Amino acid sequence: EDGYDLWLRYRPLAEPRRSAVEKAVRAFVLGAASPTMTAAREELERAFFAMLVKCVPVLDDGAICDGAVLAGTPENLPLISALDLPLSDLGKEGYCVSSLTHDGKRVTAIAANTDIGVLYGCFAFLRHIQTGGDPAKVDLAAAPKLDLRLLNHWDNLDGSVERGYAGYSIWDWWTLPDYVNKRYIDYARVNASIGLNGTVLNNVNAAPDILSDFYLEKAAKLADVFRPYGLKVFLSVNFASPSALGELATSDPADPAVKQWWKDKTRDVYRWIPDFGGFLVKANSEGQPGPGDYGRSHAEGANMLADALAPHGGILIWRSFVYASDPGTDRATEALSEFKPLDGTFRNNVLLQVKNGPIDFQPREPVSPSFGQITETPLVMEFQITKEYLGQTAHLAYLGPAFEEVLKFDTHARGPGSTVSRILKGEIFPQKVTGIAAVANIGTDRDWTGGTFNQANWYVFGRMAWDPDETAAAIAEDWVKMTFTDEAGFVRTVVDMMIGSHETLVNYMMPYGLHHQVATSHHYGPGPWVSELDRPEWNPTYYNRADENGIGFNRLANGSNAVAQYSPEVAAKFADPHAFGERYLLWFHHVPWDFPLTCGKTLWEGLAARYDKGVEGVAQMIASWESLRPQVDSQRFEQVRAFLKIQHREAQWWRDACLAYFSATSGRPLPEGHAEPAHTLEYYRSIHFRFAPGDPA
Ligand code: BDP
Repeated sequence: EDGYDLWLRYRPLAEPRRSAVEKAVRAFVLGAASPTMTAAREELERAFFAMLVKCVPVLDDGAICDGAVLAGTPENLPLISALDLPLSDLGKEGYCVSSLTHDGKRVTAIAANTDIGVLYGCFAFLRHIQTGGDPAKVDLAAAPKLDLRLLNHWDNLDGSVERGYAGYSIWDWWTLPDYVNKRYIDYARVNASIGLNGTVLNNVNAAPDILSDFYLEKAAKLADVFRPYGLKVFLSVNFASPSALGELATSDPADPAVKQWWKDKTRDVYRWIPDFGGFLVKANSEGQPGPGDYGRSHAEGANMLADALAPHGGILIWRSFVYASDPGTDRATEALSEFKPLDGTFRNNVLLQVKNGPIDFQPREPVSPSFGQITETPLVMEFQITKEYLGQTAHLAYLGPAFEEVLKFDTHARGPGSTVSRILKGEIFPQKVTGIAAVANIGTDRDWTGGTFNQANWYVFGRMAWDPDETAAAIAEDWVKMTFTDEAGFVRTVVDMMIGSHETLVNYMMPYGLHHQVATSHHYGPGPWVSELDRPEWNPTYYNRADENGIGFNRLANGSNAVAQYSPEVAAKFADPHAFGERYLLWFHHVPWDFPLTCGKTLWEGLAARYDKGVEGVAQMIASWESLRPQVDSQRFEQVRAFLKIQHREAQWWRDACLAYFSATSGRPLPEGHAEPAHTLEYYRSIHFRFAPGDPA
């Protein structure tokens, strides 16, 4: 068990289940062949061969028998029309899977309006079987609630992956387009199994070269491989490509030659990839070029690219991750300040991609104020699956609850119930196209994600992209059953571990709304003391503002006034230090060390207690995992166990280093009952790595 199969882990079934499944799956009757229908057929054959340890025949003559599984659309399998299934609500990507009787035969119908809907339906049927559902009683129907469901790869053309902790890029630019690594096909299958339908192949810090024919031919090959699985290719582009590639003297979006260059280049892209999705752009952010370099606005830059894409039906996704226009400004306010005045001036094929929080994928952030305040430009959520700020490879942190917290957050933008999920779905402000994206955690590691539990974060993102209203717990349960076993006690224990894991990590890293307390550049491990970096907003001390009197960032009206960017209802809650279970306390408030918490402790006591609780939470995960040894194959068991030990050691490191620093700054000894840090503050400050993966520095 090396983890390569991810959740598409089809294993022989034990009796009596095997017989029950065999009875319900005796033969396949499939719609006329197409590349997507072939993919559906191959998946069904592969899965049931593995689970039943026998070949299930495909009946070519369309005759049906008891136990036939019919998969198709009304067009490619006329029998489907005769079944009177509710296809009209399913749109272009939805499916229904139903057990029914036809002509006196008990059959399962997997039906959709399109071939890709059929493929999604096959995966839904397989999930039903893999998670222990009754094979003779299936009643599933679903359609995605968001149009664009995208992975963003931060993969560089040299094979490295920015913030990647699972090896190198899975795109082998050297052997493409001649050699199609089987991994590309499996990648597409896996994404289709959770309904993802687009992938941005390269890093947002984009090399201009991606637009050369040399790379486009390779990207086109990947698009060919992905197409049957409904996965569209997108590319990140460098705004200065015209000049950087040496073809023009400028990349000024107002220059007619530049506009023409992008039109021609985009036409080339579509020549290579006829169903190309569009461009993703990081502009005027962290040193990337952009329209600002020529005195133009983000809208002028985005609209130029949107105009080049429009004739081909392409989409332009512009990121709102910008900051440091002025060192005196609170970084948390900058994206909205920059984009709010431009709202309503973008072409209608422009989408603005906004990170979930106002800073940068911290263990916990309040929701970005753009959700609710940008009302005329379609917004795409950007989550991060790769755990840049969350312990990277080894720490077990299931992101489902964190995603759920964001998606369910009520912005009050148009009264109560204006949740982020509803904004993304276009229910609050009209959106022609809706979407969600996440930075992938995929690499060449045999298990794809550098650790079994990291796979769950890819999985939960896909499931929530399809349906942002699903719960983290229900998705975790499916994942555990598909990845390990459906034995009830096992599932309960692992789901509990997963559900608590994110809060545990927040506790030992950045409790009570602390943020950006990481070491420089690689972001691995604690660095609350760092204060000497060039730009103020890169320093952890900028965020913690700890001194002898207190700690926290005052973002109230008498501070940076970032709260004013939220609706009055939400701003009033953030202004209450005790609201939201004190989750955002130090994000919005600078408070004295003796500040009284709801639990009766002072803040200093509460902080110490939270750090301890975090370390203790990891110890509990270790104990839970140890109890499962008999039920997990040794390879995956030992890896998780070793990773949890690393996590425990590092949770202790975070706890000790942060408390040592805050004790020194506050001039207070540790509160009674809390152990002294194992080492001196100087020791923690002196820790440096020679190498940390994913570090762009
Ligand atoms: C930060 C990463 C950096 C990315 C940047 C971005 O540290 O490597 O380039 O975000 O999203 O989280 O553009």
